[in-house]
Amino acid sequence: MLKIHGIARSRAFRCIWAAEEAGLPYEVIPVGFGPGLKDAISAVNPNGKIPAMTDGDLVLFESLAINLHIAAKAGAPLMPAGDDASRVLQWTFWAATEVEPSAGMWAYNTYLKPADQRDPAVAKAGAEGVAARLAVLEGHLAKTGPWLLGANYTIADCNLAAVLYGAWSNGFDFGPFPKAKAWLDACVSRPAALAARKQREG
Ligand SMILES: N[C@@H](CCC(=O)N[C@@H](CS)C(=O)NCC(=O)O)C(=O)O
Repeated sequence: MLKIHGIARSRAFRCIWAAEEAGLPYEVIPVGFGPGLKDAISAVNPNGKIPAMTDGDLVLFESLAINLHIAAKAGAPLMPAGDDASRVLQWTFWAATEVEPSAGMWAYNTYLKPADQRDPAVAKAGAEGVAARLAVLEGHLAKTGPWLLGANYTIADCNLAAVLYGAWSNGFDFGPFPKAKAWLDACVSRPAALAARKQREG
């Protein structure tokens, strides 16, 4: 059985969401924040971070790689074949390398760090970075839809939406990007997303 090591209030949320989308049985092995985190997780993640995943003999770290594994187990339509598999990788790497750094700058300096440690200039640069990527997403969704690859929801939607979830739930201004906002609203309202969000949001 899939074992997701972490807690829903961390990036393990992404993997819980993917497991719900896949309809696969899974267990959350709770490893939370605090001084004991590195000791508790290092056997399955040498980076000392959550999440990690074990599936039989397979041990994985990196939340979005874990999600690709989960989707591959489920098969199509969550993980399509052929050129669409490459499109899934494109959007997943784009989420990790283009969106997440800016989203993190905005998040840490808007709501994650204590107020006296936030830098408004970094928050602004992060917001501008997210907005630049949302403009790309907006243009893409104007040509295709309702999902990133067209007719079918795939793990690409789950991965990108999960990276944008912190912005979505903490008041980022999606106003200039109505198609991206509608797509994100649809992603986070799916039954699988609601089941994962229940674990995170209580
Ligand atoms: N790129 C990694 C990032 C993992 C990560 O930064 N996890 C955070 C929690 S969301 C963590 O463990 N932070 C504790 C620390 O860095 O000590 C992934 O996506 O899995």
